[in-house]
Amino acid sequence: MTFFLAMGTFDGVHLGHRRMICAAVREALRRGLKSRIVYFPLPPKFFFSGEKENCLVTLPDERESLIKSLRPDLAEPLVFDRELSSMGAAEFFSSMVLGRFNAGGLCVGPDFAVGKGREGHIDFLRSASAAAGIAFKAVPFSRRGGHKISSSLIRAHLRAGAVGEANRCLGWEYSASGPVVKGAGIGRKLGFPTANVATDPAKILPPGIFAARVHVGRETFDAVLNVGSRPTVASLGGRLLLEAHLLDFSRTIYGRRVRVTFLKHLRPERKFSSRESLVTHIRADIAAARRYFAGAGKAKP
Ligand code: RBF
Ligand code: MG
Repeated sequence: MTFFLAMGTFDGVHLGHRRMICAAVREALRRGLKSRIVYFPLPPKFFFSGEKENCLVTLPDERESLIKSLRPDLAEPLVFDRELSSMGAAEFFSSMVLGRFNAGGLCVGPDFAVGKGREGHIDFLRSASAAAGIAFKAVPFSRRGGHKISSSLIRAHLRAGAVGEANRCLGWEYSASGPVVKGAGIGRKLGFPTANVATDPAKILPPGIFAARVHVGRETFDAVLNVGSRPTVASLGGRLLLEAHLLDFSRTIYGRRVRVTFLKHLRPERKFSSRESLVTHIRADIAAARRYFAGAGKAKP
């Protein structure tokens, strides 16, 4: 079996990635090959920098299911490790692209490079493909508002809380998942109980207050989120906390795994001078979220 291969990190499976994956699927069909999407679970740049926290748009599992939703014949990870990092471009091409992945065609994005020190850029891949007698396709950047869409751009949007902008680059609505864990019960005391969601530390959490949807099993609820450190109540050091206050909801869902979809940034988190002032603002956030949902259509049960 021979494959039309698309290779990359694909963190975010954004509009540019989608275009590339769809090109591989289409080219494979056209040539009587199978399509095979190979992704690096951890971006090589984080392998080198050692970055492990708040750095991924998509966890490997999320990424694989987003890739699979585009219906390639195969989607599989290739772990970027020391051995891979020290391989020359020519060796990578012959032992991985041709050998392990049995490529009859190769499709990559404009900023992709293989081999030690990224020595094998597009031009290398194009000529190596020609020499091996396989097809080659370089897919150009997708653009938005004068910018090239890239995983780094989307990470920057998310870290700034700009989820609307991130969502438009992604072509899907950013989400984070995890189990609901027990908090200190302060939210309930304030009158706004929150489900505290424990996400994977590698996942980027956009800071701020958001209108969001929370998916619990097969059900979906409108919600307001706070992603922050709750400076009014008790400054938490380190990682941001993701808390969701579900609208018109009175059940307890401790231990349930939920998925939170970020829809609209409402405001940045602030340190208020009193709990009363915090409560006033949370009320206003809820009103703003309700207005948003009234415009965007209610969650479908
Ligand atoms: N805490 C803050 O210290 N500052 C805020 O601006 C803030 N905004 C919030 C907005 C919403 C919609 C929600 C649900 C919570 C917010 N919180 C904020 C967090 C609040 O302090 C927290 O939910 C309780 O302390 C319980 O953990
Ligand atoms: Mg809570």
